Amino acid sequence: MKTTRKFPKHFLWGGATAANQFEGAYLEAGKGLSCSDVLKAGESGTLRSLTYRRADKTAGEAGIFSMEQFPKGAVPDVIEGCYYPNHTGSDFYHHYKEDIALMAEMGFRCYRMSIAWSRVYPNGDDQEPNEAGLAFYDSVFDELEKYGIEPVVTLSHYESPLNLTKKWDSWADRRNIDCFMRYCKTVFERYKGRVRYWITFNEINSIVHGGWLEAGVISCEKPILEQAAYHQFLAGAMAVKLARDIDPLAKVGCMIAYTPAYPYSCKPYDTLGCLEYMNESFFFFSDVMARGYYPGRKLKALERNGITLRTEEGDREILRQGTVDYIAISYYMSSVYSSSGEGMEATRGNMLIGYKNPYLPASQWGWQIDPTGLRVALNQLYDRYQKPIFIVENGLGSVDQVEADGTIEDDYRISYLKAHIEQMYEAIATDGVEVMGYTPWGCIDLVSASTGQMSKRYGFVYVDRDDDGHGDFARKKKKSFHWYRQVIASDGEQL
Ligand code: BGP
Repeated sequence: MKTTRKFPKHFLWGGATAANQFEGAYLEAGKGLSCSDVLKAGESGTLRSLTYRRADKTAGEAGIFSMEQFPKGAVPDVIEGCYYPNHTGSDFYHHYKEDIALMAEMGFRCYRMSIAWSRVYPNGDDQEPNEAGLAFYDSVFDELEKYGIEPVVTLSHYESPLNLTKKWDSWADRRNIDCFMRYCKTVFERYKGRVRYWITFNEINSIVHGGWLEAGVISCEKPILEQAAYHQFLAGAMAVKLARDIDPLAKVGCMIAYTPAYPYSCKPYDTLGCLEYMNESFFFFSDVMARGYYPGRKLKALERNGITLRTEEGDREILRQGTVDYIAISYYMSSVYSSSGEGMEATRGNMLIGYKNPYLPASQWGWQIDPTGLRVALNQLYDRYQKPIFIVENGLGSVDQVEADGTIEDDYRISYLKAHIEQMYEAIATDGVEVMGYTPWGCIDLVSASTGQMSKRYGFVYVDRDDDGHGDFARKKKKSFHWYRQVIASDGEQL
């Protein structure tokens, strides 16, 4: 039977990357260091560590989720002899014309990227922006405009300026908000009319696991992380308002990593615990940004845990006035919640404290593959907020094999994406969820955020670079490149 699957007319098909993992050129044209520039490469199963220098000049490293290993008085720093994959990324900085031409060939209608704050304000607290940094993004937007590709720009994607960490532990301190707002004002004014879609903080809820990537904070302690998240909420709300004041046509979204959990059994405590887990890890964050206030259950939890947030008069108003236009999510997998955890195997993955689901296969990195979970996610979020949802990350991290004839047959990636697009379509067509667009993660291969590996590839385009920094960054189209082009050209009809 002939399918009549058709996505909404202005559906934003595209792909996504982030400056810290993709641009490289980490010190070029005046760029300063960011929190991602001190991260070493890890391995599958080992999370990354950040390097530091103690007062006596000796070097050391701490796991990003084990900050208790970080010695008092030490300073995060680049250490000679260590390999830092984000320094070179996929060298988009020097390949942007070629890369955008490839995106255009696939028919992208939008490209989700991020601006590196430290390229625009190298120290984070400079009074004047770095013109060369701004000019780079002008060139990127020129190139996108040439092909009619709409930029979707994240303001902060794991790249807060390192100097702000050294000065006052970055987002743990309220002074960070002023610096961030100066940066926002600069980019909103400069790119007015060129960028319509903005996203505030990437995966803001990843702070529940630690403060480094999300907030440049050297801590995994709850009170500090709660305070840092509070500052980001305020900054995000102020950014929403400022963007609208500067450009009434701008649309600003928040972004959360969304990994829905299923209760393991029908024991009431599995359901209740699962709900609490979902509230704490996901809905608390989207509630504040979409509704404009801290939910009552969160205030109770803070009180129970003896955490008093440092607030100022007028803060409530700021949160209320800065609710977002849309909810952006990353969706890779689902998880299972069990109240006892007895005899269950923990699983790895994006934003996860969960257990293995016996009904689901997993990726080579142990992330459980669950296309139906995407439909569940879209329904849950839309029912809750009735705001449009933008899927700005989804995809399969996998090792790719380049055949002797140069081809890359990534059928596994095609079947992962196909199954997720089918479920996204069901959510739109059957359930009535408003989905704005779909930008698969790492559309051109880039450095993995969690492990720093290059071999964990997501792209439609292969980048010649390995985990040890060998390779000349040459680009090669994979089989999925041709497949995705046809998906977009047929508006989702031919999957
Ligand atoms: C999200 C991040 C991205 C990204 C992606 C895939 O958490 O927003 O930056 O990298 O996950 O994760 P990974 O790179 O760890 O495979």
